[in-house]
Amino acid sequence: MDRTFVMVKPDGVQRGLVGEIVARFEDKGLKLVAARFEALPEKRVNDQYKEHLEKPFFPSLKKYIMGGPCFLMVWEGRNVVAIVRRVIGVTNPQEAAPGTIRGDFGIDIGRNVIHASDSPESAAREIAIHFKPAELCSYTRIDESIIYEY
Ligand code: D4T
Repeated sequence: MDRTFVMVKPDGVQRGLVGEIVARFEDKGLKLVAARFEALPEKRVNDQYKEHLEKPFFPSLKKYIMGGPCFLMVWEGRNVVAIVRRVIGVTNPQEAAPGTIRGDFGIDIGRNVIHASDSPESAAREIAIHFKPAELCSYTRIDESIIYEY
């Protein structure tokens, strides 16, 4: 099974969207294998967004991400990275399709509610930034045998 890193950003937390967001992934049939609620330290924000460090929007992105607690998760499932990116919608909530998390809950790109890894390589990197291997739980969802065809 594949894994991906997902984070409800401070705007999503402060708007009370954590439960709704977790429910969307649970309802899809994905498995939650790790979670933590915390204010991110600067070093992990820089590591998480290392490809954006020199971008003009990085200072405001960093201020926003460090502006309150986040809800960090690792989700597991077949092809989970691509599935979760489709469930959250494109980066700019104004262009995100209705029915996606960003399409349903956001307006500005700098307040886009949620992050999810964009490739299996990013997922492995981001999971390692935020979680120790021992924090990832292994268990079987009771409905796994019917969610998956094989
Ligand atoms: P994240 O990483 O937050 O899930 O977003 P995406 O993977 O969908 O998009 P991204 O890496 O291109 O952007 C990271 C983060 O920066 C904010 N941002 C982005 C912004 O405030 N202004 C901008 O012009 C861009 C491109 C939004 C998401």
